[in-house]
Amino acid sequence: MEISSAKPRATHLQNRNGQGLAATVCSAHLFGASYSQYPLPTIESHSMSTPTKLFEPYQLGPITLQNRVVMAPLTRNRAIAGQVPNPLAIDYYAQRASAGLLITEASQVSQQGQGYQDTPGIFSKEQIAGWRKVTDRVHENKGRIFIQLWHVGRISHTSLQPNGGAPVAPSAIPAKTKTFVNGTFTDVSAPRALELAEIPGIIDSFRTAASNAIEAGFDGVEIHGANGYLLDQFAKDGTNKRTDAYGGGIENRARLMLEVAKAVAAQIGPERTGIRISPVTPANDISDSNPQALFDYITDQLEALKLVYLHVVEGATGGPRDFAQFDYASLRKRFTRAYVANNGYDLALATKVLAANEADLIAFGKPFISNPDLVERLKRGAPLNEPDKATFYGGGAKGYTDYPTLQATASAAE
Ligand code: 8OZ
Repeated sequence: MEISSAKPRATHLQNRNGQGLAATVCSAHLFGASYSQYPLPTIESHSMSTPTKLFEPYQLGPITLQNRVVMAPLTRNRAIAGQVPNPLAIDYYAQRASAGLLITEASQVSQQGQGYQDTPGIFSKEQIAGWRKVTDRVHENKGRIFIQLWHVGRISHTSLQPNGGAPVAPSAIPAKTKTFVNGTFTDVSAPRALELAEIPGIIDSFRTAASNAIEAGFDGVEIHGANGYLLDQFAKDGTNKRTDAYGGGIENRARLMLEVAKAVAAQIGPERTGIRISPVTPANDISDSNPQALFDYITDQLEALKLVYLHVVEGATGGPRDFAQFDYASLRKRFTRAYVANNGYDLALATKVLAANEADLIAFGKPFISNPDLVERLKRGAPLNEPDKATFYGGGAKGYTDYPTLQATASAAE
């Protein structure tokens, strides 16, 4: 994510005890401009008479989704000590269980994979136990839930790294972006290039995390291959200048993402393995000279691995859908299992895209922060609560588990 040159303003970030931390950040965003230099998407209300496939069930590998609404992964920075999911996450995800599929916030597969304070992990016994409580409550509420497996690569800070070392990356090129650590916004640290001999360990951390996810009761996992984090850093030539088997041409740059996908699929089954990509996003200072060729190739290989879904951030993450020219239909054609479309969808666009068979599932992000009953609201054409940006990242229940459902609002009015 890039920080814009917008004038800094004071904003409010709360720690997990609900105490306010005064933080001076670029008005763009707590965590970077590419997420908020654009207005929040608004979802138009539609009447119930609008025919849409959005509320029809969908068979995703072995699991039946009650509708085609997916909750996109959303970073909330509320983990407790040991990067254990906050007990409030039990309510937060359970409140949203009427989605066809919930995808958790990005969760690091190792200490090296962490890039921001208070994001949860999925590599320790305590973290597995914390997540187990979340999946149990979601399942009690008849929801389905995947966990997003994350390695940030160069988007990190020495204070989060094992022994205070440099973050790792395909090449030793610092990202021009900031992270939030120790209660303050800081430039990400200069990374070091991973040694070839370290790559099997990275793959192994994803494999083990996937196994942990199943132990924690998840229905499956989503590999985070998007938004300028490690796997995207390897895939794209703006960040990968390696000269070994993991750098150079498309096949070499795609290798790590595909080896991770293969290892995870072998561990827990391809029918429980999805992946998220963002071919053209500029998030986290990422770029590629030929994203179409790169992601056509990656998609062909993911198809061969029989992954259960391909989740595509279309355009700039959280920003314009038409940020750069790209033929998403080409990916759709190459991948025969579920295509999950994301970025700025509203009911009208979701309905249109599903009707044209251009996607199978639609992932909504920010609207899910402020509308636990988003599915019900979309069905009824009811108004949506606006999300409060000040409570996106960090803090406690405020802006997390306290957004009202339609029902709660109606009872309060009685
Ligand atoms: C917002 C803030 C920090 C991280 C992503 C995991 O963009 C993130 C993220 C989003 O995929």
